Amino acid sequence: AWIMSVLCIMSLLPATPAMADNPIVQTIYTADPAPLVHNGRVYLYTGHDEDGSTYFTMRDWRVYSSTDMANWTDHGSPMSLATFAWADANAWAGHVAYRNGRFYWYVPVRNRRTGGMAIGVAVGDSPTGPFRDALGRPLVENNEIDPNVLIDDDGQAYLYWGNPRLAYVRLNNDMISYSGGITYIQLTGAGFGTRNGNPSRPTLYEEGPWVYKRNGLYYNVFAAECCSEFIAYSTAPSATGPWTYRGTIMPRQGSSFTNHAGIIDYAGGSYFFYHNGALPGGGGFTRSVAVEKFTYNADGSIPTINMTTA
Ligand code: FUB
Repeated sequence: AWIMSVLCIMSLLPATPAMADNPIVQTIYTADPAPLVHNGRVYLYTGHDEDGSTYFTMRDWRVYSSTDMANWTDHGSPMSLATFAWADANAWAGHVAYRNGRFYWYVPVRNRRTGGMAIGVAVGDSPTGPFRDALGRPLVENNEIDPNVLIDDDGQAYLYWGNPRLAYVRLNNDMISYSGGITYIQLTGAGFGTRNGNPSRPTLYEEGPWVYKRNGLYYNVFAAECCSEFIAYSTAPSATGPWTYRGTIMPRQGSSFTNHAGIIDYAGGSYFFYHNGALPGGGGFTRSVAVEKFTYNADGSIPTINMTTA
């Protein structure tokens, strides 16, 4: 109860241009940030690392929102493994997209039938839920994780995902089905950087794609190498490539061996969300979501961004 009191008091405080302390959430462990700007408000969707986790013990997702990037309202957990009757573990990194008056939350979970990871999609009428399983089955199977959606200017929506492969499909207008087959993006050194010493993974691409369009340029921000991971990015003239590797955004820092990025523009600023192990007891399986404000370089490239806390 005291946590909610603190949050209520926080939300009553006058807006301030100062950034909130990082990590954003200091009462539980959170991971895999996925921010969404909707109707003048930032919604932050996260995973939830359970206390004392020694692997990725994750059973639900969380939602927070802010209008000033400093004070965050806790909307609780509108979605969990129980939302997907066919899932039995691993509430991993998701992404929420808005279309046609609805919110579509794409998440990787373990399929109880196959034991492998699969991507499901839930739908809600509000950014804070409730959310219900849209299909009653996976949208994408075959051990795939880390979904991310881009809705292009022509209305075509793309669902990207993958570790170790990077793939996409063209979503239909209903956002819960797709047309055509799965395209596996060719991972080349020119496109995604060169990884040394791992013949099975020749490029830096590891997982967690965050694809978006800004000023006519398509960005693919991803977790690179493992382990530990750093955040790197590629750019392209279209949603389907060809991609050109552009370098590191956030170097390896902190005590989490994974990192996972989400980027938005909001109220005249640009914001880079990530996770680390900065809370007491934090580490690779007890992570925390944080955010840094940054400015794009004049040519559209992204500067090096450091974590607030190692
Ligand atoms: O949180 C579980 C997994 O760790 C995510 O799916 C990856 O992106 C990495 O952050």
